[in-house]
Amino acid sequence: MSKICVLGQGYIGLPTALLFANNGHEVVGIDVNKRVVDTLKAGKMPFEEKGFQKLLDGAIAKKVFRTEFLVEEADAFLVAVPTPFDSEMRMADLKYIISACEMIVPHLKKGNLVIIESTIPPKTCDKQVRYILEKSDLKMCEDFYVSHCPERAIPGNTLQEMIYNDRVIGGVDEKSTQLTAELYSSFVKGNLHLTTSTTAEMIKLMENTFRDVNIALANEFAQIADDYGIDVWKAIEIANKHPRVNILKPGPGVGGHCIAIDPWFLTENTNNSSLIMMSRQINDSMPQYVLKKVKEMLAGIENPTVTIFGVAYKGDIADTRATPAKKFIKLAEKEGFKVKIYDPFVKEWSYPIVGLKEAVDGSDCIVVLTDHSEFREIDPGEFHSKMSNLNIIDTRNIINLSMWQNSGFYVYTIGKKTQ
Ligand code: SAJ
Repeated sequence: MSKICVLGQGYIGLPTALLFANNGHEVVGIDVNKRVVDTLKAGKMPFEEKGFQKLLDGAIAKKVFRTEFLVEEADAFLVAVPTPFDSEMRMADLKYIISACEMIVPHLKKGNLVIIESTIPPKTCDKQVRYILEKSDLKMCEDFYVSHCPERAIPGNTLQEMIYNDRVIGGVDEKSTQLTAELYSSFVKGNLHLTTSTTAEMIKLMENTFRDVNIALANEFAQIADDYGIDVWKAIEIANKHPRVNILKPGPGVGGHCIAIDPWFLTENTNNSSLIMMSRQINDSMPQYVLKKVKEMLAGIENPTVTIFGVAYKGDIADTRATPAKKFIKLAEKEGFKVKIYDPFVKEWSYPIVGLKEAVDGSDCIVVLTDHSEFREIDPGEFHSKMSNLNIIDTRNIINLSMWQNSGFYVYTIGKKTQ
């Protein structure tokens, strides 16, 4: 049994801590946020995630998990704090990683292992993490060990994915890799892929950059399909029947806290990034493309009102981080459009969210920005009489086309011949 201090009790740190605690280790969860610590001390999960309340109850009952503000001596330290995007510098902001490592320094002992799970730019373990931890007067690779073990779980299915997904484990030397692999094999049932810390840092960023570049390609295909008047969605579906082709989907741009940000972490210290930068630019320009289509559709209508369907960055969640909807709304307002928003998941946001009927009242055009399942079923027959003009732009190819057309709507789906 090892004693592990897990710094950061968020969506990744807490589930990881509970999995270690339920698989033979003594775990102390550290967080600087009073609400998180108080909630956990009261035996409750600070956020909902399938299966974890049971793991928390079990770990507390067995006295193998507790929560504290301050780091204490342990065999291993695991850092799972956020790495925000510094949008001014277009690089990773390591302030939380730095302060977590600084909290570890006074407690670091010979033989300790420090694992970074947070997403970090290549060479962070080898340079910045080493530099801070060696303030303890101990030497990395001689006295203590460091590795990167990036998380891969998706919120909503964290428990399943943390146990069964393959993991990448990269140490600053072989002993670090081996110690980390031993620890994770206590609960991970997927394969453990062992490598160096810099390679592991790069793999995580490559995975998300791959998705960003692939989505940019899909977005470019959509615009080309518009030029040729063909249906890109059908074309992608058929192209993907090829056993070695897998094109992602076009949309209004890329949001969230990973896919749109990690390419910047990957390229912050290199000039060899033209394809990646171009892809970022294509995805970031999708709100402009959607607005151009809205303007074409509303030509001749004075002071139009547009209704946004969905501001979450992706379907069936309430998360609005880095959502492309924000850029679209700002551009539409600059155009002089009145904007009303309906989102069945998001209750509070920087713009007011209203009910469906209120959102479409007096509207000249609905713009579907998020692929919430509800939008597949929505029947315009229930409210079309409230609208001033019957237009809809679907950026996700999600609505039931014939139902909207039968209700008299003029429909445009990006990358699909205008109906
Ligand atoms: N999107 C498209 N077209 C697509 C797929 C996505 O436009 O074909 C858009 C989405 O609408 C969204 C954005 O891209 O705005 C990102 O969505 P996502 O589902 O690709 O990614 P995230 O940020 O929700 O979660 C990802 C996950 N990565 C993958 O699925 C490869 C998750 O497993 C990672 O753990 C997470 O990033 C992370 O933390 O890195």
